[in-house]
Amino acid sequence: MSGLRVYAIPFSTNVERVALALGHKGVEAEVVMCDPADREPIREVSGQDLVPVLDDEGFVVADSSRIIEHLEERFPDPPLFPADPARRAETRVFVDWFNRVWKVPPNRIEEELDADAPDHVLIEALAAEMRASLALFEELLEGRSHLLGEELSAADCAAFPFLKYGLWLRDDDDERFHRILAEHLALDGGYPRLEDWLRRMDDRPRLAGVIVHPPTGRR
Ligand SMILES: N[C@@H](CCC(=O)N[C@@H](CS)C(=O)NCC(=O)O)C(=O)O
Repeated sequence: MSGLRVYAIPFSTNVERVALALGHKGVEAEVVMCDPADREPIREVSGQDLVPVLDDEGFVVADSSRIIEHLEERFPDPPLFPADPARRAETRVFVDWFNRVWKVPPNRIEEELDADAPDHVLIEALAAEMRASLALFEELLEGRSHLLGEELSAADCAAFPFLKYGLWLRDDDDERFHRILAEHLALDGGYPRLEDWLRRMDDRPRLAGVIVHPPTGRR
């Protein structure tokens, strides 16, 4: 065992990012599977409530993107960032865009649905932004097998756990965030390169012990 510990909750998109990164690097870690209703162990180790959290022999990192950067430093081979500085910067720009821009509409829709009187015009505008992003991903995959090139990168690990809901949603998955992703990212056969990438990504190794939606129950 590597001495790494990953704090997780079942079916977490951000935990799956780290699980894919560790799977790619062939690094094992102990998974501390937490109850989503009891954040105490997560708070105790990291001082905040969100997963994933990585405990690397006492060095604690929260936030999936920061964790992946840390893993890259600790276990550089095989890499998740290109060696070329410009392409490495592009990878960071993509991950930052995905986190700060792409993720906003689904999160905002979830918030709006919680409001006393949801603004359905706003929800439709946000949903249209989500649908429009599918064409971008399809174009990024034109002539190459991964989002930013031939090799798997941190960009693929960041995006896959969210985009996969456009292809698969389990009937028994009642997490509203997942349903929002599934509803507004539905590929419906219109994005062949993206669909092929999702299937290849889904076949990749992941850290054992992390719970992601299994292939059964796909639509
Ligand atoms: N920016 C953080 C976001 C982490 C996050 O939102 N994690 C979710 C699970 S995917 C969580 O713990 N949510 C709290 C909750 O469900 O109560 C990251 O990338 O790791």
